[in-house]
Amino acid sequence: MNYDVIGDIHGHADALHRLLTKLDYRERDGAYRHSDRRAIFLGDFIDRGPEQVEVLRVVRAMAGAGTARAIMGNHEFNALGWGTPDGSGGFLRPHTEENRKQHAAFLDQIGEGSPAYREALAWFTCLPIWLDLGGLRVVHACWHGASQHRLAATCLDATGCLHGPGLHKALCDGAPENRAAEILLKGPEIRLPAGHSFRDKDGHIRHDARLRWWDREATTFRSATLGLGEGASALPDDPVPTHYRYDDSVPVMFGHYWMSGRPQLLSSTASCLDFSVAKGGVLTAYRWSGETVLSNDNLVWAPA
Ligand SMILES: [Mn+2]
Repeated sequence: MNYDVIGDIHGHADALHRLLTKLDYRERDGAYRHSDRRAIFLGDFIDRGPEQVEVLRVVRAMAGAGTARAIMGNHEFNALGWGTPDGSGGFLRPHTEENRKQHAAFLDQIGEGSPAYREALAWFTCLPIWLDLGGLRVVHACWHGASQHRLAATCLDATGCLHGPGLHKALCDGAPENRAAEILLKGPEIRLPAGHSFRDKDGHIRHDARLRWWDREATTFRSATLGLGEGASALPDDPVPTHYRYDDSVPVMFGHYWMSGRPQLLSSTASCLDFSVAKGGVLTAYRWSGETVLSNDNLVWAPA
């Protein structure tokens, strides 16, 4: 099967319609279809953008018609935590002001607690967290065998869905299952060496940094950390832990990392397809037709 893998949409239905049309999908009987290709959506359908309900309609119609498959993003995972009672009067994702702010556009657009809201959460529960398609692997943020094994053993049913107790474990802050889910859905972070920290884009002091897990050559704190900007040059050239590093020859595609500029591959086997459509960037797809060496020529995109 040939797949068109599509990055984070975040409620930008216009860009989604444009991109699917550009990829030669046509809407028929309520769902976009292609004669001999299928779409794969990398998650993060909701939050931020203006037409989140429409994005869910398009993606769910394609999944229902068998013309696409969709996996979970951290925003759907967070939505499940927001909407799932913790059993002691609160919710698995605390209803703090900061968490509400991140989720408010979705809650407003769909109507918190409405039938459509409950139906959307039920659909999120059944989104697989990764797909191994044989010659191609997809996950929202990071492909990591140990985390996949942990979730598969304790949280997922035979179809790859989070089941009731598994959902609780995966969302329970500090549980090993929660750490595994966060590595796959939000990407691994490592503690910086003692005495080192940086300010993130919101001005918060951080002692942990995201890791370029897909880059075989990124082996030290200086080269493997993300988000420090010029601050990375002050880090020691000591090695980072190797267990997150993706060293397989099977191509892997993911979203999540808010890339900017003209879409391009990270390497011949790794492609991040999140080019920040929700921040003035483009919605991006990779047209995969079975190749083991990825090519920039197969990237297709549409603006917001
Ligand atoms: Mn994400």
